[in-house]
Amino acid sequence: MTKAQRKILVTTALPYANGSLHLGHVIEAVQADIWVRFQRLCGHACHFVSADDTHGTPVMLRAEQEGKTPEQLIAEVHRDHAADLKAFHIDFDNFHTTHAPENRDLTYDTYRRLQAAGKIKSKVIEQLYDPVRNMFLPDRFVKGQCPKCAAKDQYGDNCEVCGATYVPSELIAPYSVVSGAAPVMKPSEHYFFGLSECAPFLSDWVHGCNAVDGGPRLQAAAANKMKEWLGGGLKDWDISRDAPYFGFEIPGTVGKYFYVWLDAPIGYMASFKHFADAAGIDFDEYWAADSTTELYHFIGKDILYFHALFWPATLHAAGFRLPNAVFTHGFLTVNGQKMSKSRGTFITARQYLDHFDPEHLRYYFATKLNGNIEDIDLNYGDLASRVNSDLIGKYINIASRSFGFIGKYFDGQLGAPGAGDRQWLDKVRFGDSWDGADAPARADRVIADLYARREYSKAMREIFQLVDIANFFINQEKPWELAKLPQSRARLHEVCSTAVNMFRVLTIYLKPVLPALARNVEALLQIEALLWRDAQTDMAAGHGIGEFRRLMERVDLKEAQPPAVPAAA
Ligand code: 2FM
Ligand code: ZN
Repeated sequence: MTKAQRKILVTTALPYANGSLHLGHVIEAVQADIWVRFQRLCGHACHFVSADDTHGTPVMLRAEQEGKTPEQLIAEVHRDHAADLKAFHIDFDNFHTTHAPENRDLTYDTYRRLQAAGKIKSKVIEQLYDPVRNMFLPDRFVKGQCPKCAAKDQYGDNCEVCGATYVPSELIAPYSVVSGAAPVMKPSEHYFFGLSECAPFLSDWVHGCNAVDGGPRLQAAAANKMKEWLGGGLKDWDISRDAPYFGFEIPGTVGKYFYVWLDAPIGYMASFKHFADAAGIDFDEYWAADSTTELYHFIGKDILYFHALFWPATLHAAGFRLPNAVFTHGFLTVNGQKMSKSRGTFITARQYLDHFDPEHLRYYFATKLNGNIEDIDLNYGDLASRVNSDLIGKYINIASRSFGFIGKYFDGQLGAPGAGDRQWLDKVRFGDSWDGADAPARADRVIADLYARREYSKAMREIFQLVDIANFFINQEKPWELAKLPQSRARLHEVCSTAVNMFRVLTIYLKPVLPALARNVEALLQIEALLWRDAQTDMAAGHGIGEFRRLMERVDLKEAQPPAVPAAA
């Protein structure tokens, strides 16, 4: 029986449009892309969108520094981001921008819905103001001495020396990072979303489960964090900023703008809307409160607060559907250290791409990713040895030791596996312990379940056990020896055809991780795009395959060091 086709929408966090993508962005995009590709491989309708997060003070100030309009800056950054993501084979249906008409309309619509639900309040508050630049200063744009330990040049929200947290007005001798002037306190009317009233709803929501698979809406560690936040009490959320600000002006006001974090997640909807309108897909089927489609957000742990509190509360209050689950990952460290420009461990996506194969990194990340929120370390030596020994030395080696003989002696035509070979082919397909029963422990099902639960490192281990079986078979049958004996041609044909079939099955299992390689294998085998269910069938005897060519290069250990970081990255 085939399972019904699911309708799924997946997002990655929207990268800020004020800088290059780094490998921290890439690991999230790869994690989500593997999941999306797996769902698509299983025949589900899985849409995948993201966008640049374009609004806010940093974009406005950077554009000014560079002598550009914010629109020019975000267009340039968008081009670079889109190119980087494509190079890593991230298969978005749409990589949009939050500075788009769809996002403006949806942000206004959401705001009106929140107003109608009585969730918007206004209040006059006092904030630090730069009297030279005539602008209010976000926390990160005020520095001064820490009120606890007096360390100099600390940001307005926390001290990097003693770890104290505070509000900017508590800083000793504060100064504006923009002009150097001493800020003054100035009152202004702000708009607030009534988050404090949403605590009971959020508490219910986090305790509920994903109706599709019964899984949790947040991983255990994220749910605990959420409990802590809810326990501490929620304050209303300030969703407005005063001009000058790059963003959407709040309807019915003059000089008040939506805070970037209000319209950024609405950018998920806007990116989907842009894609859906062009593809003839019904937007409301995916976003109306009674939607039966599935929605998943992949995010980093630093923005859990926004996705576990503000976003579900906003969606609920505005009468939209809620996410089925939020999948949070940890940070990427490099050689055990936080990514940092000064330590030379900050690697942009482009710097990596200039030196290395994107699929090497996809595979390496897959060997390390799991469903938890742990940090993940990138170590180039480790990457090189995993790629060289697993991918090239084991998986590709199956093809290198069999395809050539099919071309050389059999005119590129496959034969049928021998009677005794079938059990080996089935072991590669279904696992070593498979006994012929339709058991849930069948390897294809185990691997599928691991992909679905984002347990990619375990999936890779399972797959490489199957790779080992294929290599055991080839080592035992020694096609290179058979090839020396003209009387063993028929046997050579059986063995190599079995190995080609094994390689095809393993390619299916690795396809979510290595999409470009899989495309090359499909071209080599002269077959249609492989689906997950194709792992259960063999290629027909007589089918012609192309001439073998190298499928992947080794990592050169001498070069396997993090690319140097340019001074002004
Ligand atoms: O933290 C960030 O990089 C934000 N730009 C993420 C936004 S995700 C979403 F909510 F828009
Ligand atoms: Zn301090």
